[in-house]
Amino acid sequence: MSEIKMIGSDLPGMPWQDKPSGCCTPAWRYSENPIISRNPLPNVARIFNSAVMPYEDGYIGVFRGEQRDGVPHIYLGRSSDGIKWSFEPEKIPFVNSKGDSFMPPYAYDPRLVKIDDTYYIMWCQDAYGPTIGIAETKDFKTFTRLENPYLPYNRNAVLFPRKINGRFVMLSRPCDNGHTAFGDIFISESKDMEFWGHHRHVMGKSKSWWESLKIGGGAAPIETDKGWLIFYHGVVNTCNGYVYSIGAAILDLDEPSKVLHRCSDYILTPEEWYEERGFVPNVCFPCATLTDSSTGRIAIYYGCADSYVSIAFTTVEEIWDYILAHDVLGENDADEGLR
Ligand code: BMA
Repeated sequence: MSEIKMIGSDLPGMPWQDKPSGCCTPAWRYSENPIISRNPLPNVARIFNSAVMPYEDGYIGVFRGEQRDGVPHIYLGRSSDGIKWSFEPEKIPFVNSKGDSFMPPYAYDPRLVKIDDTYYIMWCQDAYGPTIGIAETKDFKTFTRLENPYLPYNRNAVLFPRKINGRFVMLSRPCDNGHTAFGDIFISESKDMEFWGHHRHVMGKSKSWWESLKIGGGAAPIETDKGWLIFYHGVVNTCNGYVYSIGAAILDLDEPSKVLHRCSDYILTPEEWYEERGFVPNVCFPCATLTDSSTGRIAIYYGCADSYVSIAFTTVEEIWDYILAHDVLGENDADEGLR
């Protein structure tokens, strides 16, 4: 196996299961998936596409909760082991900078990223069409919304977990107003978390059929000594609709609009009942990871069939070797991105 190290904290108690003998894929599912099943709250029918991170003695997370009127909002959850979650019964009460209530009309697919001493939540919301909303919190009690980083239409935003060259950096996926039949991952920078620019193309759909329609950012990039490891989603259009799989790539550490390595094969695709069957069948949608630097362990949290949350495991060495064994860069992947 290659020598590759994750830069970050140790998390020895994180959820983990060893690779089952005979498993021939680079990521393997938790045997007790899904970890969150239907009707988790009186007013919430399904929780999926959600993000978690270590917090205090356990874990905290922001969860996409589909209410019984069908409208998604974000709910806060806590866990001592990263597997069994309890949720606040009411959606996260976002406020503006004056402290007044400031709720988006809907909010879905949240990501959660800590930079220095601040936690940022990003999601997709309506502002004359879908675009990215963002809020900050230091204590998970007060959640203050910031200016929306982009014009509509945009989805799948996720911050890098530290500034790069002194700037906040965020991946996003410009889209349209519907079930977008296209989509590449772009990157943008900000000095102050308010004004975003230096927009560059990172990577687009590829010749691999599983990601031949569109792709979008997933979990927050993981820093390694050889580049940023990203888990993202790739989509194929079939005669029966879209199928969402999980892909992996490595971006340059200082210039992350450049893709160093990109895996031609998905690392996880819908195969289990909870991925193939649900409100929207055939969806594996990664939104977060937990990592333990000392062992190289990675737990990928992903939404399943727009109905459940599950975990898959891998290690940084295993995924690195798999990406390199199937390394196929697209025409523009290694570029800094046109402007
Ligand atoms: C995408 C997003 C995701 C969802 C997926 C499959 O466009 O809306 O939230 O999981 O479609 O329905």
